[in-house]
Amino acid sequence: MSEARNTIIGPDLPNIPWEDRPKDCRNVVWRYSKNPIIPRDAIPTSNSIFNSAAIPYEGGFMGVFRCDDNTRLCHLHTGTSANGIDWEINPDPISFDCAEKEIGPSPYGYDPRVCRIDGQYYVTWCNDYFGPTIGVARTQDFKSFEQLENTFLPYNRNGVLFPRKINGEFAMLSRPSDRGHTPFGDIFYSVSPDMCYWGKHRMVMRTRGGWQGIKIGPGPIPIETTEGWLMIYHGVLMSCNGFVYSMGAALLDIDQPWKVLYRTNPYLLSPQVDYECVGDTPNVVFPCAALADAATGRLAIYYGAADTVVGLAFTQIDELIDFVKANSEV
Ligand code: BMA
Repeated sequence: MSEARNTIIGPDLPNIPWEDRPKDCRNVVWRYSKNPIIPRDAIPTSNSIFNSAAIPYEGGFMGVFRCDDNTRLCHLHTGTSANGIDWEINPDPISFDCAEKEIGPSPYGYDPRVCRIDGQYYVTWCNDYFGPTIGVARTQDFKSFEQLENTFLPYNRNGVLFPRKINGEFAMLSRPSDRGHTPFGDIFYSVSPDMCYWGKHRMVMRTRGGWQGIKIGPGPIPIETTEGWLMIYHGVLMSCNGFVYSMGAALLDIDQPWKVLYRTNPYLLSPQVDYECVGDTPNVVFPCAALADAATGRLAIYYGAADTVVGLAFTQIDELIDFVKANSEV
């Protein structure tokens, strides 16, 4: 294992969930041996719990989970954990306070991300407003949530905030989409002075062949490093049996994050074990959150598996960056 180079620009996280790479594993990203960490029925009414977010909070961890209920509507639920692995999920969905009745509350919400910016927490998710778009809510305590204006016109999915303002403005990655199971998708960058008005849209990355052939979308909150923003993302291949979702990574310029410095050519993790290949939607690995420990360079990545359960994967940031650079095609 290479020595940590203090690559991560961010706090230490001594209680980051962690398991060493198995001796027989050659991959740069490896799965937690006790996956899935959250079963589909972790709360009484859930059909499935997947594509979910986790963030350090008050010495432990706070999560926002996508729980599809047994009527098959998707809702967002909070959850807490002392170790980032064993979670207690609130059986009641989040109720958003929305001053603007035109936009909320919406009948469904899915694929949440959670981001801390200047001491405030923001949840972004795929929200309904005449089709999918990106909802945003602000919270301090994960009990009351102030829902803000939707960021974009429909249709859009995967709204991922940067953890600090860039050039004085809030910044977000997203993937414009259609109303259904979008057969296209590229990653764009947008900024806002106030979390209300979004603009200066820039293209970041387009699809290419293979595992990222039909659509790509941003995953966890980007991680600031001395080598650029580490953006973990999902890429989708169209097979004769449907979509296959895998995980990749790219490094983006620190001040102009729409400029891609490096982009992995091979995938980092693709659906290959039972709980990723079998479930409500087979063959899905869908990352939505990552924890980082600057002291050791450890990363823990939370991902939805087969649209049914939550898995955890690990990597060392220096090894990951070396891999992305050595296997890059921009
Ligand atoms: C995407 C999103 C995700 C889902 C994935 C695979 O378009 O809807 O929530 O995990 O499809 O079904």
